[in-house]
Amino acid sequence: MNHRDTIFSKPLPSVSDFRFDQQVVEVFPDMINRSVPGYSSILQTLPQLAERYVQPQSNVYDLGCSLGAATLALRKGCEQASQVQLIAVDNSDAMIERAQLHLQGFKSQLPVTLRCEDIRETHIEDASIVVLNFTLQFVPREERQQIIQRIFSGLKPGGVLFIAEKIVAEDPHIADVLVDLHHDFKRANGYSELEISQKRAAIENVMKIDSMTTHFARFEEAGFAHYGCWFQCFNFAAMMAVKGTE
Ligand code: GEK
Repeated sequence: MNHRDTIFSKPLPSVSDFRFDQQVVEVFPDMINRSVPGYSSILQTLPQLAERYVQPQSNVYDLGCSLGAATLALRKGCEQASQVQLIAVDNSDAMIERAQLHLQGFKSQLPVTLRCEDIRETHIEDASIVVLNFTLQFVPREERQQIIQRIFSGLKPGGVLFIAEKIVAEDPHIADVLVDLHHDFKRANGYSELEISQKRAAIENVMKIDSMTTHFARFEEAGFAHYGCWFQCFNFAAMMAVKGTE
């Protein structure tokens, strides 16, 4: 059942930090679709990108999988490759439990291993594809480079990292425009001013966003041979970084 997100619709005496708990799980598909511009376009394109980069006898990781929407998109693109293992990780018990049920609803030859684990602990090995779809923004900034580095080390030559994030534009004027466009997007999707402001207060301590230049600098430092942005809608960007073949 896809319930409507009304979590912040009533005035709250005090707004606590946002958590991916049971209440969020119940409304998650509605919440992410009405809050993240371009989310469905990214998921629709992922099978095509996965098909292009998946390698036989490799692992494919979805880090911060929530209910497994990107996992399913990856699986679609990897179906024809031989001996591929899909590993989906999230540190919310509630998310993993629901993801298990959700994934069971789709038939496939390709099994998925779900792990309730912090992605800061996930060992990446023999990977052809790693996905971080709106997850890195929830990891403390000072630990992000280490994660990107560990992903790079666990990728096979020619392997790829697909990472989507909310971003901040470097030019403050443009940044303001993109934030306004995002808020208009939320209003157009039925969120009230109260919902927008209470959600902002709940998320501000847990989600810290970077500029695209900062993301690119991390890819460069990790050693990726190629990187760039393949999709952007307002202040939400999907980037990719490819490991060299030698
Ligand atoms: C999608 N990728 O539908 N370790 C593991 N999981 C984490 C961590 C961590 N350190 N921090 C946060 N998460 C999904 C959407 S949502 C994005 C991803 C959003 C998990 C958290 O529990 C949540 O499920 C997910 O990352 C972020 O394509 O809600 O904006």
